[in-house]
Parts: sequence; C-alpha cells; structure tokens
Amino acid sequence: MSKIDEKLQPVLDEVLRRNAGEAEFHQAVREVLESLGRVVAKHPDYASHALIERICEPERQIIFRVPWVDDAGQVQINRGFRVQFNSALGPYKGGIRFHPSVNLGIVKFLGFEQIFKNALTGMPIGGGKGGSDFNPRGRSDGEIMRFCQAFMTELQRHLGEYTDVPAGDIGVGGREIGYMFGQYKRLTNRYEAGVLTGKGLVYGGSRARTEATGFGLVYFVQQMLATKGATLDGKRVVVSGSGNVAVYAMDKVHQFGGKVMACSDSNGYVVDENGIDLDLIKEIKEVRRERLSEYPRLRGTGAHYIEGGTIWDVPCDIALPCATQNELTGKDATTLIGNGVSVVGEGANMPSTPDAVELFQTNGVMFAPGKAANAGGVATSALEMQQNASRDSWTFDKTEQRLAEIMRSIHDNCAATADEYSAPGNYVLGANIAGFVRVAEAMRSLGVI
Ligand code: NDP
Ligand code: 2IT
Repeated sequence: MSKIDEKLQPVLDEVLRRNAGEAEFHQAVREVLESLGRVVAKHPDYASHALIERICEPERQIIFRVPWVDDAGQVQINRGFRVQFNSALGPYKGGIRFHPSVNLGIVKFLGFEQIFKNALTGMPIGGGKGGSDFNPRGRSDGEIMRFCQAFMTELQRHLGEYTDVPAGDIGVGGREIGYMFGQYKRLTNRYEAGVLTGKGLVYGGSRARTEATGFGLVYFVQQMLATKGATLDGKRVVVSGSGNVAVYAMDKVHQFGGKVMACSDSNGYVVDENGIDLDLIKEIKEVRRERLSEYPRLRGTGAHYIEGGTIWDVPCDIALPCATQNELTGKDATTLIGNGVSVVGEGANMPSTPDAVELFQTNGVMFAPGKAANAGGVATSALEMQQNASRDSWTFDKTEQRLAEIMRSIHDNCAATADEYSAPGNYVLGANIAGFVRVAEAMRSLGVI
C-alpha cells in the first residue's frame, strides 16, 4: 500500500485520534492523504494555514432525534444526521441515506468523499451528506411518509437553496424526496424548489436525474476504454446492487452493446445467461418492492439465483460495484483478476476495499474511483438547481448531453492530472488531486474560516 507523506502523517494521526472508531471515515481520509503527498511536494503552500487539517474537519455536524408513530400506533425513535462538511465552492450538497447501518462515521466518510467529487464536477457545490438509521424495509407507504415528515421537521432549519441542498442515496428515492419536499414546503411556507434535488418532474425535478449516476458511470467507463481504443460492445458486465445506480448503469451498458450477466441485492445475486431483463428488475424492486430472489421464477428460463455468496465470482470483462461501501474485497479482486477483468468502475461510494484497489492497480486493471465515476448524479443535481433557479425545464436529450460532457471532462481532468503527477493511468490519484486542488484554491482565497 502506498505510504503517507511524512508531512501528512500527523494530519492523519490527528484525524484518527479525534474521530475514534469511525473506520469508514478513516479509510476515506487515508486514501485522499496518500494521494496528496505529491501535491505538497510540488506546492508546499497547500500544506500551509492548516488547510488540509481544515478539509478533514466538518464545518458543522448535526445529530437529532426523529420520533414517529408506526402503523401499530407504537412510537419509534430514530437518529438523524447531517454533516455539512465544506462550503468553499458552494452550498453543501449531497444525498441522504436511510439504512440501519447509518452512523456518524458513515455520514462523515460520505460527506468527505462528496467534497472532492463535487469539486470534480466543476459545478458550484460544496460537500455534505445526511441520513438516518431508519430501516425502510417492510415499512408501509404511510410509515415512510410519516418518517420522512418527522425527519424533515428537524432538518428543515438547517437547509436552504443557498445553504444546504440534499438529494437521495441508499433507501431514499423519488418517493422519499417527494415527502420531504412536501414537509419542507409546509413548514417554511415557501416553494423553494432548489432546496432538494431528485424531485419528481411535475414539481421541479430535472429530466435525466434519476438515470444520471448509472448513465454517468458508464459514460466514464466508455472514456476509459476509448483510451485503449476499446468499446463496451460485446463486453460481459457484472453490476452489483439493483437500486437506482445499478439499474441505470445496466440500462446504459445495454444501450452501448454490452451484456449484463448478473446483479444483486443484499441477500444474493442473479445470473442471467440471456442478459439481465431490466424491465423485470424495475418491476420487482420499484413496483412490487420485493427481493431479487423472485427474478428466476418471473423470468422463466436462463436465470438462476444464488443466496449469499459473492457476485464477484461471476466471470466478466467489466465490473461495476453499485451497492455499498467495502462490498468488493481483496479476495474478490483476486477472483476478478483471475477471470480476466479489464475495467472496474465504482458506481457506489468506496465499494472497493483498499487492498482490492491496490490489487487492481498492480495487475493492470483500469480502475475508476467512485468520486470520479459516480459524479454524474450530483452533477445532474446541480443542473436541476440551475433549472430551478432560472425557472426552466430542459429536455431529456439536452440534460443527458450535458451529463455526458461533464463525465468526459471529469475523465480527462483525472487522466491529465495523473499524467502531470507522474502516475499515468492512476485515476485514484488524478481524482483526489484534481478535486483537492479546486477546493484548496477556493479555501485559500477565502482566508482562515
Ligand atoms: P438504492 O437504495 O437505490 O439501492 C441500493 C442497492 O444496494 C440495493 O440493491 C441494496 O440491496 C444494495 N445494498 C444496500 N446496502 C447494502 C449492503 N449493506 N450490503 C449489500 N447490498 C446492499 O441506492 P442507490 O442505488 O442510490 O445507491 C447505491 C450506491 O451508490 C451507494 O453507495 C450510494 O452512496 C452511491 N451513490 C448514489 C447516488 C445516487 O444518485 N443515488 C450518486 C452517487 C453514488 P437491498 O435492496 O437488499 O437493500
Ligand atoms: O453520493 C452522491 O453523490 C449522491 N448520493 C447524490 C448527491 C446529490 O446531491 O445528488
């Protein structure tokens, strides 16, 4: 594993000390600091005025009680979080996650990643993230609505189109954004469309936002392949997850002529020799809200479901982890490499463990880190804010074209930055440095705040 520069080791030591037990946050900070050694060697001024120390410390961390009443009339208590990490480039921007695993360390890792991701988009957005340990699984629509209303009742005082603009993440999609926007509007008596993104099209949403993260990921992979004169046509692709990011990544892979061999949920995975049927996945996940284990029965032939296990055992040319953090381990990386994988693109945030990333990089596998490859979602959120601010609504084609241009520009920026720092092909280094430099320039101009 690459080592931390001696000037930056004390920064990491201090982060570990004052954020005890927050393993995912430590992992995210360590990875960025490992890349920054080359920057401070070239530009020592970036290490002055405690600039890097300040980037590692959230501007504000909010933790609150979320009491609500379930269908049985019982009072339930959850915990809500919003970490407003960095606003040097614009209002805090980042999703909200509802999952029982959510805790402060997870929200901080996501918020930290979001700073650099948002900087890479070139848009005027700072970094933040939020969520709750609420488990939506098995909850009725009424329960989801009451929870979202209770969550927003407290969160609303910290939001605003110029202050902090949340969106979706795991467990938060169009339905939840609608309930949260409704409660925000009711409490503030303002139709402030730009306060949330991922909204429905009838009340201020942007076309192509739903598709944007998955589509953007595949555009990024397309650019990586193009540097080798290759395309997605005929490639076997494995996509983990079956949620928002996974579904639209699979959609775009099919549009580009690739074949999606397998996808998963948190219980197991399906392999379909005829290519995954996306309409069926959407029906199972978004309409019936059932488990993926239903897929083979409804599909008829050619598909089988494996309970447990790891989807990375399925041989493929391209692997797109689109479920959750640390879902692809060193052991999985070894299997993928043995099966001849040539590209790995992260749709999820930090889905590959550090040893997996190192294995890919040392075995000639092209590897795209999430903060670059999945930035299409937040970039299109910024396009949604732009449409809301100008009271405009763009066509699907125009919005998707902007998304494709942004992904190309992120790709080229990461590649050029990696070249500039003598690490050609290292998209991790390129993304971390390019994102950092934009935030650092802004922070330097704004003084010690
Ligand atoms: P969804 O809730 O729509 O889907 C999540 C998928 O991942 C589901 O298939 C879910 O399975 C699976 N999953 C979730 N948690 C786990 C777990 N602990 N172990 C195994 N599988 C799990 O979320 P999204 O598609 O929106 O998000 C997926 C990833 O992409 C996350 O890392 C998110 O942070 C990232 N991301 C999302 C963006 C967006 O715009 N939505 C933008 C950029 C990144 P099950 O149904 O069984 O829970
Ligand atoms: O991780 C992410 O980039 C998101 N969940 C989307 C954030 C956003 O504000 O659209």
